[in-house]
Amino acid sequence: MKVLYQAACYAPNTTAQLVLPIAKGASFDLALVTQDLRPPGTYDFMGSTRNLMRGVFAAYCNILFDKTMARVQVAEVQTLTFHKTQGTFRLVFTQPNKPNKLPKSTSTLAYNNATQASVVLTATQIARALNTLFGGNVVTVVPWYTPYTYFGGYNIRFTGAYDVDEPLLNSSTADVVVSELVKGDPNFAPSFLGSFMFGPKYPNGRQAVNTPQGIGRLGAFNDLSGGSGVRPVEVVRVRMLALQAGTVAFKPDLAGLAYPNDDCLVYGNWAATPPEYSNVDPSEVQLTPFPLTIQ
Ligand SMILES: [Ca+2]
Repeated sequence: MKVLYQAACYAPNTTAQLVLPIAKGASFDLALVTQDLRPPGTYDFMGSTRNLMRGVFAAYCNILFDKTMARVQVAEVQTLTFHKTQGTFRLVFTQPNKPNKLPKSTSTLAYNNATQASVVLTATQIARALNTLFGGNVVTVVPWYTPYTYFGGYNIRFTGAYDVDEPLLNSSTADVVVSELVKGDPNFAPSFLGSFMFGPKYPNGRQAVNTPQGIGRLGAFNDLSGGSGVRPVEVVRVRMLALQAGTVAFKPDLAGLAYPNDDCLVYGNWAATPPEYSNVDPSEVQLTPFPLTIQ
């Protein structure tokens, strides 16, 4: 076997193995973890010895499970885009479920999208202001970039409550535009892909299809920055809800994938003896399920 595809269930937002059984109605994270199982080694490059590059470049599989036992949960994502590089703004939140329905506003926020460091600082300040406004650890804020790595904006993810269609935040200035990227509604079909959290090493070709048998053609490919070696790497995770008592297995599966789009690829080295190739045959992918018990 050359590559491992493993379904893993974790306590939410952690890589800690779940303590089983979990309770009906509890949330957990389901992840696809992959690992390059080839042995490390060296090759000769014009008289010098070099280490073989290792790591999974592209990983795609179905994860099959009984959908009466668990379902995907979705966090609302709203995105901020900007007409200027620097300035100030406030974000205003209306509370449809509160009797007084008074809008609540953040303090005035300074933004600076000019440099990597100022973008990180701005994201931190937006998150702090919103969490202060809401009174808790309710949102995460991360910058997003175009495929050419130009700054695009900030994604505000409402991780304090899943499956809630949040009202759109209002901006105090036309220079800062708020739009809904992922509706926090699990019955809204376009939200399915948006509920998946892909790892930073896998920014390309992100894919997840809602199928009657589970999650179809789930995966992504690497950022071309090189392999992660032979350690396990998380490709993607999604928040799940346990629906009823019993046992449910999450099974990685390769049936019905669309090749070459859904190929399993590793970092292959043509200079090795014998030459290594990127493409991994499905028969060389080890599929490890996760059995979950719910009470
Ligand atoms: Ca919404």
